[in-house]
Amino acid sequence: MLRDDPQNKSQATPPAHSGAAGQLRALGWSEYFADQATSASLSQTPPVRIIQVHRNTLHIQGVDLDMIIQGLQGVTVGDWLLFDADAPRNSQLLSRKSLIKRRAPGHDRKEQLIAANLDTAFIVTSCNNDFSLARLERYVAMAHEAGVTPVIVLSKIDLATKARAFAEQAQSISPQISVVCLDARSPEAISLLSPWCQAGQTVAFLGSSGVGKSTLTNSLAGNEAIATQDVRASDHKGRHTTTGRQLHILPSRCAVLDTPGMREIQLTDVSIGLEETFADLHALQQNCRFNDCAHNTEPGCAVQAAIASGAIDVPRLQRWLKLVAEDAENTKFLANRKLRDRAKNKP
Ligand SMILES: Nc1nc2c(ncn2[C@@H]2O[C@H](COP(=O)(O)OP(=O)(O)O)[C@@H](O)[C@H]2O)c(=O)[nH]1
Ligand SMILES: [Mg+2]
Ligand SMILES: [Zn+2]
Repeated sequence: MLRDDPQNKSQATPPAHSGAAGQLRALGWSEYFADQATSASLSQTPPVRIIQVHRNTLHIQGVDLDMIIQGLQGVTVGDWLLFDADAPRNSQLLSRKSLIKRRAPGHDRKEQLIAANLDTAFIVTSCNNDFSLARLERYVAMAHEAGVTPVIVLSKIDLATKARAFAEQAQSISPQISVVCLDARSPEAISLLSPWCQAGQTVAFLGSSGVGKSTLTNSLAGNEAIATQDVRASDHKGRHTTTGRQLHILPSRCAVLDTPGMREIQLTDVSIGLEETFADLHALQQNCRFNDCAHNTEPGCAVQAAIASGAIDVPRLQRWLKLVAEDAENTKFLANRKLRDRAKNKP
């Protein structure tokens, strides 16, 4: 009699893949966000996710809701809002699970929000001239700092003769990071990435232009039409001209963010990310006699000692020191700028 038993939850609640719960889950909704709202506020101001940020508008999606609204300050793609339909400006931004940001290129050096609430960042590079260990380390530090799992994806293995050498180099960044080698156009690519692309997850492809990010997004989506279908519904014109970052909801109910290539990623506020990415070097420097040791000619420098004994890879050490210096400089610059802005805004 299980069938008619109203107490039986699995019968009483709709399956998780249909209805409101299923729609929200496909968009990436989880307890982390639900815990920030009361059920009353959820019914008055339903949760919506920012799918795409345009110059002056936002594309949002929620349960049976797909629309373009006026832009809001300080939000980015992937953010969750408690949407106030009567006064969209009053919509509440939910606290983020993760946030990827960089210092914008150019002289104004503003902090630029890249994406919020990602679970996994696929850092894509191809097995050719695009491959740069220093750039991969940058992305990995950025992901660690953001609280996002980095996965290194090496594309175009079909064109490479030394794919394995590239993979070994990438793996040298950390044994804890997964390194996946693939041909982005092959059907296999989907199954190789599937461990990170389960229902309810949000993943993003980061990396230079031309490495296969859009190809992978389309592979995951099954076909190109599905990847762009959500845009077409509400923004017919923009269908083939997506230049910004856009979240695609896949049939497998995973949210995927394809990003345009970022030519430059300047680090800011990533001291923790750097510590995680270069954990061994960070631990080593704790043994220097002076805690502000520059690891040059100071007596009792554990780093110099490790170089002398051949225990560390010098080019890697140099890349680390460079990133630490860059992060410190940018972080200081932005902190000063925030202070100046605050002083200016004082009555
Ligand atoms: N042979 C080969 N070509 C690829 C691979 N990944 C991407 N491409 C090609 O490289 C070009 C750029 O790919 P695209 O996905 O647009 O790169 P994106 O700029 O990172 O989005 C396209 O012509 C793809 O077909 C791969 O793994 N193998
Ligand atoms: Mg692309
Ligand atoms: Zn030292």
